[in-house]
Amino acid sequence: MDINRELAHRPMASDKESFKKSIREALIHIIGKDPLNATQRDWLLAVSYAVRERLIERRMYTKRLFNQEHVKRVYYLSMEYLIGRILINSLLNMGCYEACVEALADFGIQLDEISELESDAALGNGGLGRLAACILDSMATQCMPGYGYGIRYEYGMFRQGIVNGEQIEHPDNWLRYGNPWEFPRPEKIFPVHFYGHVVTHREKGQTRYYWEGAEEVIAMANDYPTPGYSSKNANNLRLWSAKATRDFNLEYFNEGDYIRAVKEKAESETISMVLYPNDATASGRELRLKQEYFFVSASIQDIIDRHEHLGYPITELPEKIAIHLNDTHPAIAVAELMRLLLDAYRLDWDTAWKVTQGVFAYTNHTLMPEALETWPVSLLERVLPRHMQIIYEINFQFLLHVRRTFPGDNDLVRRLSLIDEDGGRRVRMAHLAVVGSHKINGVAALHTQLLKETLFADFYRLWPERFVNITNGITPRLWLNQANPKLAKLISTHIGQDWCIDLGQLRRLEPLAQDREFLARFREVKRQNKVRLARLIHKTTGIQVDTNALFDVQIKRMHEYKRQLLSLLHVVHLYNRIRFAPEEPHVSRVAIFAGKAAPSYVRAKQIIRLINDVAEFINHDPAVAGRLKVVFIPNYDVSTASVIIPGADLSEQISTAGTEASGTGNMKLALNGALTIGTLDGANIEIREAVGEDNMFIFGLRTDEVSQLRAAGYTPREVYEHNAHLRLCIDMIRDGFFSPSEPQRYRDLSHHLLSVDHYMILADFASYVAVQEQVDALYRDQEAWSRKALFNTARMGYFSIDRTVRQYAEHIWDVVPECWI
Ligand code: 26V
Repeated sequence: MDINRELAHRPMASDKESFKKSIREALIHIIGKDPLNATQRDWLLAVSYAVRERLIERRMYTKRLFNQEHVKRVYYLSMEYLIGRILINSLLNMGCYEACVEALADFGIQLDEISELESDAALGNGGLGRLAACILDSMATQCMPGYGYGIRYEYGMFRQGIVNGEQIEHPDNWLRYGNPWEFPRPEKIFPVHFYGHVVTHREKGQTRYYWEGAEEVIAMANDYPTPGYSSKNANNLRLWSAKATRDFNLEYFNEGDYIRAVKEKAESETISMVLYPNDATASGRELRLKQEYFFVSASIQDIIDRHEHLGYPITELPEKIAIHLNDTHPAIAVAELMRLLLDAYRLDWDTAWKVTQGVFAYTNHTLMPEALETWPVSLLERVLPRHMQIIYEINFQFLLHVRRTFPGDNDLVRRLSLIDEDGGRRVRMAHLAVVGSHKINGVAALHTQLLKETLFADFYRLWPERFVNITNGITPRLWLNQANPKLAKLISTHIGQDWCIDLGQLRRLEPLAQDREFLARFREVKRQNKVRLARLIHKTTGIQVDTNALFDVQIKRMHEYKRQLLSLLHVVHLYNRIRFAPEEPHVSRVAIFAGKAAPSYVRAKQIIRLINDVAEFINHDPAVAGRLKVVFIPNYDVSTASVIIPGADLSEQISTAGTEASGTGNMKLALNGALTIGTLDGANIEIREAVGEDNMFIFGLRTDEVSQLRAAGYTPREVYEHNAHLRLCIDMIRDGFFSPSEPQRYRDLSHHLLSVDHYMILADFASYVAVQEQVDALYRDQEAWSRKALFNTARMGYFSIDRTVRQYAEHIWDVVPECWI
């Protein structure tokens, strides 16, 4: 047999007949079902297996190519990947969607029906996790040698139920029906250690460190091939699951304590059991630290293994690989790589440090102080004793450098130290990430500027060349082509399909803004998407909404800084206007909210309840006569986002200036032709530059005004006293107008608003209401509205994740594309 011929590339056919054959075989031979009585879920699994076969082939050839060409690889380390459903995305990316639809139709099965049965892969909280998923899509699409590393959580983001207006959390048992998308690799395992102590020996005049008496957990790889759109490449996302070691506590077996041995085995497997659902509050829990180290240690071992298998010297790591830290969650990687280089490879400190710094880069995703990770020194000493020693040494060397550069400035040394000495000693993970990286980036222009001026001002003084901005982006494959097929089709009939990989092409739609017939078609697409959204609203909440009304959408995690309360106050204000002047021609609105609150975030949960109480009241008030509706769509996730976003008229991006690092929902909504009402925060600023200020509604304090007001002493009660409309809205909430069965329910919340209002909701209320009036005025002129909406879609090219990833590749990773066809 000619082995080379046998191995030559002959991809599986992806026409209708070959799909039929694969689906039938999978159904009978893998799932074990007779086509005559297979369930919808059986068919979903069967078709997923048919797709998976084609995916893994692409992966195999891509891998061969990268090995042959000795490419430089980039490894993206992220605790979170918010991928959503995989089937349709894979079919579209591989270009075999139609063939598959037709193949299934011959079995009497509808693809769009069974695809709804797939669970979302919800291995993330929000923006950071979704960005990671968009980056994977883009790296594969652009043939970048990029690998994702993360954790295979047994339970992903909790499912949100709403009972009597309140959020309740259900476990997300996403693996219950099996997972056709993963390839478990029981042979790809690495030991990971915790606890124990460090023993030092003098050997040949040098001090050697041995980490002894540690507990061991095994990390096992699970691979998710990720196909590119229109490219033939498929990259790999490797997610680790925790397994007990085979010889785990053999003594217990020997002592006859079988139950204890099994219990401990189960306990060591809890490491990958559940995703922490706190977005933007550091939890400080030991299990969370163990999760972070668990996946970092396995990934770094795997990366080094691959490097060595390819025959490269360890000191050449920076030439061959880049490792990206998605926020500080994997920052312990800096100490882990140092540990391996020093203790296993026996490099001297300076060489090891040079290699480490040459490899790592770090993205910061938030300025919120409560989200910044710090770990008590005592905890790190106990869980990772050798790493704590290394962190001390890194700090020592670093502070030497600081003292040399700025002699005598002891306060600077205190501020820059990796150890926060105030109130219990803690390791500042952001400092570890900055010191260990050659590049640090923020995720929008304003955010990067604020990083340089505030959080990392001292570091910026030391190393200005390390700081770069890379504004976030979104994948047009999911967020336009897949989520909004009607708009995608309309666009493609005018400018072809290249916009999917070159989003700047959308600019060619601009002349059509003068074409009234086109605008009418554009409007009709929006109307149909609103019908689809109205069906989702009815299905999930039982509420009927009028699709002629303005769909006003705020979808994101529930957080005070994002100010869902500000939109809600406006809703109450609109309600009052209708009540007091029912005869006036009010513009009909549906205020649509969706988002999860961290289970322990009491105030965010209160806000959900208040939204639902207000909804219940207003939706049933005959005086409103359907002109105002409020809905809270439960369980916001990638799949619901894909229905909500195309149906939105107005996009609420109203965080207090200086708090939202970038936002990416703002980009998804604008791309789908929603007009933004927003503050000058995060990427809103760049969106305004791109789409033009006439095509957006900007209001509120700017960052400098926010800090000035804060410094001068902000008194929300004064604002309240001077604005009768605002006063009425808050009084109604405070006095139980919307919660008559429990009038005290929102007393604390209202009091907090009147006395603290850290996010300055009251300060921005008047300006928000004024701009909302302009929104109403514009909506009355449907043609003028849709012209501005079209300008939004046409000018969002810059916010393609492909541009983002190219900037990372050029300015940070130094990697280039390598396509096998
Ligand atoms: C933080 C933490 C803190 C420790 C406990 C667990 C946990 C989990 C997630 C996070 C993430 C907060 C950071 C985040 O998601 N930032 C968002 O990143 C988006 C992508 O860059 C950006 O668009 C959003 O503005 C930003 O809030």
